[in-house]
Amino acid sequence: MENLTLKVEGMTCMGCVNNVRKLLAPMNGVQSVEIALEQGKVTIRYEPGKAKLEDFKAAIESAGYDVVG
Ligand SMILES: [Cu+2]
Repeated sequence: MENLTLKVEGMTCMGCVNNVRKLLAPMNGVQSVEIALEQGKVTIRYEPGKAKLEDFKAAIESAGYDVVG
């Protein structure tokens, strides 16, 4: 398992947090998703080889949020 922390812009409330969590949590290889709203940090614990950064970014951006780091 590996941890990846992304900086995401555009999340403004717990509804946004839940949107992002619901997108990422069911993805293949994802074990857990932690989101810190105030810092805009999304930490994903996942199995490398089953999931990758590009997929996480695409999912987050498809919901209208920006991955900035
Ligand atoms: Cu919101």
